[in-house]
Amino acid sequence: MKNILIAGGDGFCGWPTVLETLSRGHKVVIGENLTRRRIDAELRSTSITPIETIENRIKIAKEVFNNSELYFEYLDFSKDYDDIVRIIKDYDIDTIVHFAEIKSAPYSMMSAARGRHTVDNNINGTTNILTAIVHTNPNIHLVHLGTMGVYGYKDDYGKIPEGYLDIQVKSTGADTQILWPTDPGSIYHVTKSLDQILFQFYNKNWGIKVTDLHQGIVWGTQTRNTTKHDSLVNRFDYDAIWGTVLNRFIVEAAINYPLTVHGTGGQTRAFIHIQDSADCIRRSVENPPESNRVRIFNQVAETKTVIDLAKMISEKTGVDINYQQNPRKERAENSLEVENHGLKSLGFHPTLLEDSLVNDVLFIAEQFKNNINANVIDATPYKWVK
Ligand code: USQ
Repeated sequence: MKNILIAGGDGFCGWPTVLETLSRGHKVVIGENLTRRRIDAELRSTSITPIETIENRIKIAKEVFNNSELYFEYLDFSKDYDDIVRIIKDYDIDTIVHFAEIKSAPYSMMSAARGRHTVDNNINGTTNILTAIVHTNPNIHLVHLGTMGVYGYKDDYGKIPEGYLDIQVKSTGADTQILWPTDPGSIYHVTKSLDQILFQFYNKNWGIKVTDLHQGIVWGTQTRNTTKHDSLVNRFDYDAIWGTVLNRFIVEAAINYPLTVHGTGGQTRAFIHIQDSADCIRRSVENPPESNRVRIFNQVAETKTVIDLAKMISEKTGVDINYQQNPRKERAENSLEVENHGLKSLGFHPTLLEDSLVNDVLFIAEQFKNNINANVIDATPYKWVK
């Protein structure tokens, strides 16, 4: 049994991970400042599923999983360093799962204030967690939710390996491996790239064990654990800031809103279902790295183009496709191939996008369609945020 601190355990990926680890009998401490719930109110966007308060979530989760070892600590990882140290000691933490980062590329590019907030929050949070590990228990295993976006979305160097690129140095002919030359596309993705440098340094200097999960775009909403009780339901975002592309298309289809394809839809991205995301994180927690360097896994199931997703949803539901001028600065079209051997070697069997699962999500969107606010779908958030 592990004693796990889940930083950011109230979020879209965090909450299913809390339940996944709790269901396996681990002790789980959720560390949170509930910032997403506050930003939602500020941006007038919200989950279409009616998520419970954190207090109710915890109460019901303890009952459903017959595991009383679930705790909540209110703190801001980017500011409350002493609390991180206290929590590690009080709960005898041996694993930290780090989700406590602002996770939206569009949010980070909306304004100077939100870009700076993303950097302050994400970089200070990661630094505080790493520093607290060094000064309490350097044997703690840190599992971090990173992103495929650190690679850039391109195939210039062939299939994307798991973090490290094989190279030959021109001047000496030496064969070696280097950390992938990062190529972020937003301030948010810059913070995840900077996180990587922090991990390399803390690993080199103090031997800190780190698993960095380079996750693709998550789709879906419920997992085998969030469906065990209505009060455990996961959040489901569809607005232009927090909603990920396939989930947005599914919600748009539910209200017959033409699918908001940016540009030609030729952008290829890597995808993973939310159940697989929680499953992969749990596998990483239960199998700490054996090698001395930072372990990097690509947490992805498959790659697809945006237009393929739109066509799939359009064929299923009859909704039109609206090719919009792309509000983002990104390549119009790209190809992408990704290695995902590491998590498979830990027993991960990727769930591929298939009709039955997409139907599950469509069903949820239909069920809660009265909660949908079409105004926040507009991909130009500047129009609806002051
Ligand atoms: N897109 C559309 N229409 C939409 C929304 C998005 O065509 O209505 C396009 C975007 O222009 C982009 C692609 O779909 O080309 C993906 O956009 P997204 O909003 O689904 O994903 P992204 O901004 O890349 O970020 C999401 C998560 C982030 C995570 C990342 C993984 O919010 O936390 O790190 O996916 S990855 O994209 O692999 O870097």
